Amino acid sequence: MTTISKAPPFTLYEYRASPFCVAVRVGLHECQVAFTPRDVDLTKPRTAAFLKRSPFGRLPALVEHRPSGELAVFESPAVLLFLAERFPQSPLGFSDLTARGEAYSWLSYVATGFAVELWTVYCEEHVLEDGERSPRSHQRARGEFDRHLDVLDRHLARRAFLAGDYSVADTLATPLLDLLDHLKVDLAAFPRVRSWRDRLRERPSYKDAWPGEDDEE
Ligand SMILES: N[C@@H](CCC(=O)N[C@@H](CS)C(=O)NCC(=O)O)C(=O)O
Repeated sequence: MTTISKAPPFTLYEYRASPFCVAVRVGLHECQVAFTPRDVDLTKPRTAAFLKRSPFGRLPALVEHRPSGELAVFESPAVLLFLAERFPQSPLGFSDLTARGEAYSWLSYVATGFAVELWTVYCEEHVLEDGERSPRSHQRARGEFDRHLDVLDRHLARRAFLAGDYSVADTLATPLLDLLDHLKVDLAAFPRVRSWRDRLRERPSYKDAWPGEDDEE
């Protein structure tokens, strides 16, 4: 019998280390979907073909190859929502309208609140050069980010995941929480955030998102 090997129906255009790309890889593994990863060199101009898939030239972009043509989805929250709708039986799928509403809210918060505050602090501590940093802006961002962690810590006292059950919001948060390891944040002060991060790290999708990489680096 001849086995015909078919290319996976999805291609993920990515910059491997980007948390937004990691989140999509975690999401694809949650859905147990085979995909072809395609690294895009951020130092080179984007091709016209890529810009058709991701008009601002950013990563990630997920392409589904269909008999009728390809469908490209860009922006990590949109990609995760697409996967949730495309694979409703997966852990990303929504059980009912309540679950959907809560997951939408928390996904939006992670994308536009948590990620933004975290990135501001990260830039002050790791990206900006001497002379570009502002102690005032750093202090403001740290204060605001600590407030977010405090609200999250109290929220997570009553649920295991942001929207109750595991959802796309947790998928997007997973790689962002990894960035906390590089910030001067004492997670002992936010024990439920720490347990939530541990729960996310225990999911097989977390390890599967980094194929070929050892636990200890
Ligand atoms: N909001 C976007 C952010 C994506 C993003 O900023 N991607 C970065 C990699 S971390 C990128 O493509 N940078 C290259 C560029 O902006 O040209 C998402 O969630 O997908």
